[in-house]
Amino acid sequence: MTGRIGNTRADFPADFLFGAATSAYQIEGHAFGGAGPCQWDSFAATPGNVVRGEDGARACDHYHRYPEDLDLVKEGGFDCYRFSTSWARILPDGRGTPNAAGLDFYDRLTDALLERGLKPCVTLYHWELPSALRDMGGWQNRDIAGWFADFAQIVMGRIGDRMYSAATINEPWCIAWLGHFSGDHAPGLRDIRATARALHHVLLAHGRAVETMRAMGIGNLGAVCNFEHVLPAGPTDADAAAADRYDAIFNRFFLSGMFHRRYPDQVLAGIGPYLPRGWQDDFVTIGAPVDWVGLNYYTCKRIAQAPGPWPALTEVPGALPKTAMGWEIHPEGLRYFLNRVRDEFTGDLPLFVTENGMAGDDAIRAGRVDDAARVAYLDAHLGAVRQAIAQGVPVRGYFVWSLLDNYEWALGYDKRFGLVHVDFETLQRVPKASYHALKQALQRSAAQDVKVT
Ligand code: IFM
Repeated sequence: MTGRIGNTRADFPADFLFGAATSAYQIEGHAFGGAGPCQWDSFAATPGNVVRGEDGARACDHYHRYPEDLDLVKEGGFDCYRFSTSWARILPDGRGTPNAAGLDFYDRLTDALLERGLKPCVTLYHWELPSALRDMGGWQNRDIAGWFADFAQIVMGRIGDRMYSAATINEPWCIAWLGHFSGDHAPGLRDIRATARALHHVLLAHGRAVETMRAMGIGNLGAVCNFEHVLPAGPTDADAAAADRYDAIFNRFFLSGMFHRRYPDQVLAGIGPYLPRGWQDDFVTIGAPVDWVGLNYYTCKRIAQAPGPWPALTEVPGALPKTAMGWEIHPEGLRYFLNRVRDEFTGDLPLFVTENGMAGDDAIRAGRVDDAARVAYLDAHLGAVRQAIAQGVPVRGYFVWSLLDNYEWALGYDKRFGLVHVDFETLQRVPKASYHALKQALQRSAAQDVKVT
C-alpha cells in the first residue's frame, strides 16, 4: 500500500513555495551541445572511482527532453524548479569565449519554465568544474574566485533577468571534503593541504559571485549548504568531542565563515597550518550579504573517536531504518537544523529546504513504481518543516531531491532519488507513486488560488 502525504499545501503559509530540484551534470547529458570536458568525466574514466565507470555523458538526456521534464514539474503541482548551470557547458575552457549553444540552452530552459508558470531557481555551480581549470589547480588555486565570478557574470548576464532566485555553489562541503580529503568525489584527492585551500577558496568564490551579481542589480541571492545531524556514537567524552569536530567541519564551517566571519576552532586545529596565506583578510568578501540560505538535509551520522591524525573520527552505523544509500531516516534533524541555522547564523533571513529526499530500490512493476518508503519519508520531513514554522523559523520553501532518477556521482545510476523513474536504456520517464502523492498534496483549493494570484 503506497500511502498518502498528510502534510499538504493547505498546512503551510499561503506563500510557501514547493519545488523540485536537479543538477546539470546529473541529468543533462554532458556529451551534447558543445560542453567542454569536466573533472567528473576524467574522474569517472579512471578505474575504481565510479561504480561501473559510469559518467554523465548521456544521463537523462534532459538537454533534449527538458520540455517533457518541465511538463512533469508543472503537472506535479510545483511552484518552482531548482536547476544548475554547467560551468563546462557554458565555458568549455573554464574561461574565455562562451559556448553559444550552452547559453542558448539555459535561455530556452528559462523561457520554458516561465511559459509553464514555474519560478526558475538557478544554482550556478553543482560540481562540473571544467578540466582546463582543474589543470590549473581547480579549487586549490586562489584565482578560482575570479574565474567563478566571471562565470557568474556570463550566466546571469544571459538569464539573470528572469530568475526568481540565484544560489552560488551547491554544498561546499562536498566540493572541498569529498573532492580533496576523502577522495570520494572528483578530483579525487586525499590531501589536507589541498582540502584547506579548497575549503577557503570555495567560500571566497561564493563571496565574489555574490558581489558580482549584486553589482549587476540581481537580487534574491542565496547560499546552499548541506547538513547532517551529528550524534556521538557512544557515551564517552572522546566520542562527544569527535562528534563536535565532525559537526564543526560539516555543519558550522561554511555558515560560520559567511555569517560570523571566522572559522570554528575545531576545524582550524586541523587545517590551520595549510590555509593559504592571508586567509583572514578574505572575510569581508566571504561574508557578502545574502538574501536567503538553503539547507540540504538527508540524514544523521553517528560519530566515534578513532586513532590517527586529525580529525580522528569514524562513522558508526545506526539502528534507524535506512534508505538505499544506507542513510538513516531521521526527520527530526531537519526541524533541528532549521531552528539551529536560524538561531546561530541567519536570524530573520528566509530559509529554504533546497534538497530533501531519498534513494530507493525503485522498479517498475505492472507499469507502476510503488515507492511507499519515499512517500513516508517526504511526509515525515514536510511534517518537520511544519514544526519549524510553528516554532517561528522563517522557512519559505521546500524542494524535493530529485525530479528524476539521475547520476548519483561515484555511485553511478543505481541510486534512484527521483519522483520520476527513468529507464536509463530507453530514457522513458514514469512518475512514481510519490510523484502522484505529492501532486495530490500540493493541489490548491479555489480559495488558495485566489490568495496567490
Ligand atoms: O545527488 C546529490 C546532489 O547532487 C547533491 N546533494 C545530495 C544528493 C544526494 O546524494
